[in-house]
Amino acid sequence: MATVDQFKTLLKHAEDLGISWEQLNRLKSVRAIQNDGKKWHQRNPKVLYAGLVVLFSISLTSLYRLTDRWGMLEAFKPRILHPYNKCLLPSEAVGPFVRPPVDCNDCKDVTEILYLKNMTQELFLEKYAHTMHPLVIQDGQKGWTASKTFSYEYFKTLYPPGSEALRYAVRHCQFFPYGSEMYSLDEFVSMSQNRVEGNEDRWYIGWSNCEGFTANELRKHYTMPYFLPLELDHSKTDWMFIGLPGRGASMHIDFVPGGSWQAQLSGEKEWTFETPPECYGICTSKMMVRVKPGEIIVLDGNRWFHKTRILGNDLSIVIGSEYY
Ligand SMILES: O=C(O)CCC(=O)C(=O)O
Ligand SMILES: [Fe+2]
Repeated sequence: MATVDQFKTLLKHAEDLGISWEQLNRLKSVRAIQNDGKKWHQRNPKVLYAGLVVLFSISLTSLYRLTDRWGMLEAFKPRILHPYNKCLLPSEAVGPFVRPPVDCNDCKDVTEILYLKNMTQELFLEKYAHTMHPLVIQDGQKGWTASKTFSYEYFKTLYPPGSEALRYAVRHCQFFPYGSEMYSLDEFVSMSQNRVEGNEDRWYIGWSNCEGFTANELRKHYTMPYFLPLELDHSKTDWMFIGLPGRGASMHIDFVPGGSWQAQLSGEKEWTFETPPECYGICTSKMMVRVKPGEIIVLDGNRWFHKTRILGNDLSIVIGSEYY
């Protein structure tokens, strides 16, 4: 069999004999030698990478559709659709796929949600702050006036339609429609009384206090919960969630720096916690708790899958934040 070099010499002779390069190039063997034996993908790496990127995007879209059908992405869609949301892949969507696995030793002894009061900062830090024990602190809102002040009308006066505060919040603060047909704080404060009362649709939304003036106004009515030591208070952002009975957040896992607390100001909310799949058979598969006005729930939403549902007849209003 001729070597590549011998074949190249033969080709040169052929050219000298007046056989054109086009004629030679029609031969498969000539083309193979010209490419130095390289396969198509070795000769066209850029085309290959571009193809892979297209394929990856198509898979991501299919995955999105599939998970959407499973009801995992209620919070995902509107955030993509809303023009002011900067984050294309919110934590709810990527969290389940990129989170570190839970050490099942951390949940194997957690069998129920603890109801506690008169908690001290020392005890909280030592025994609960970084564990997987969800707690309900029954006297968590001691000294606050938020439960008497926060209402739909209060939020409407805090962010008056057309105000700079509202414009800023709409542009810069995150908004969670939770599957409601409502995509901005602007729409929220402009609802008709009929819609507020749930006669049009059952709405449930959340937003962050990232606008400074309103954040300060809101904070006149609550403080960092008394049982949280100062060293755990790094979060600048607090979250409000408000909505009608029957609604809530679908099952998800968080992607935040630490634990979360959420103060139930009015209405009642049921929380369901589920073991992450890696701890099936080791940790309690499901725990539920009903949080009432005046209480604060503390949870590690990064390690427990969780969902919520507003119960009773009253509008649920909560404020919450993270600690780490
Ligand atoms: O309050 C809710 O409905 C959901 C809140 C939540 O998932 C969270 O704070 O991590
Ligand atoms: Fe969550």
